[in-house]
Amino acid sequence: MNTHAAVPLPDNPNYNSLGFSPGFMNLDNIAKAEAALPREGYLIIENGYHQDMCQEIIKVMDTLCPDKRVERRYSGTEMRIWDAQKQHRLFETFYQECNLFASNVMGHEMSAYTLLAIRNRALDPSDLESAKGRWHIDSFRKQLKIFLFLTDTTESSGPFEFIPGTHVWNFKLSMLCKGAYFTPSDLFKTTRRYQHLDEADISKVLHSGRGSRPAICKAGTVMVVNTSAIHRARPCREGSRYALTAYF
Ligand SMILES: O=C(O)CCC(=O)C(=O)O
Ligand SMILES: [Fe+2]
Repeated sequence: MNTHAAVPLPDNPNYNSLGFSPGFMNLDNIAKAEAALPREGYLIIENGYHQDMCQEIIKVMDTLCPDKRVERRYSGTEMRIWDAQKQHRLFETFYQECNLFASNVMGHEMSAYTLLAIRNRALDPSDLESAKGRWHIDSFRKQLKIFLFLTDTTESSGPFEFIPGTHVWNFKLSMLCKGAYFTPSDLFKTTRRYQHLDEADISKVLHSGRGSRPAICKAGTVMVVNTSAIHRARPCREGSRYALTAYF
C-alpha cells in the first residue's frame, strides 16, 4: 500500500530537509555507542527524535494497522508491520539514519534487513498464555538492533526489558554449557531453544544478582542494543506502546 501522501510532514522548523530532527545521528553518539556496546551492551539516546515526529509516525502506523498483511500476536494486542521502510517516507528516513549510524559504529557498511513498526495494547489480565514465554535472545552471536520508542514507556505499558551483562561471551558460554540456549533436537529444526527461554532458567539468572532493566523512557528515545542479551517485550498491562526497530 502506498501511503506516502496519507500523512504529510508538518511544517515544523524542528525537521530538516529529510524530515527528522537532529539529535540521534551525530559523532558524539557514534563514539558513545562504540564504547558502550562491548561493555554495557546498550546505549540509550534521549531526545533522538522530536516528539511531534513520533506523533506523526504513530498516525501512519494506525493508518496501516487495519491492513490484513499486518502480523497480529498475543490475542491481537500486538501488531507488527514488517519492512515498514518500504511503506512510508517517515519509516524510510529512520531506516536510513539507522543504517548510517550502524555503519559508523561497526566500521563497515551495514544495512538493516528490515524495519519493524510495532504497536502493543493492554493484554486482558485473564490471558495468561500471552504473558508467558517472552524472554529470549535474538541470536547467539552479537546482533544489533536500534529502537525508537514513539510513546512514553512506563513500567506497565509493555516496555522493552533486558538483563544487562548477558551479552558477554562468558555469560553466553555458561548458558550454552547448561543447555539453556540449544537442545540437541535444534539440529533438526529451524527453531532454537533460545527463542523462548525457560522461565526456570530466567529465574536463576535473575536471582544470581542480575536484575532486569525495563527501558522506561520518554517518546523520542533511541536505544541501540545488542540483542544477544536476554530480553523481552514485557506484557503491556495498561496504555499502549509504539516503537520502530531496525534489525541488523
Ligand atoms: O518489542 C520489544 O520490546 C522487543 C521485541 C523483540 O524482542 C524482538 O522483536 O525480537
Ligand atoms: Fe528480540
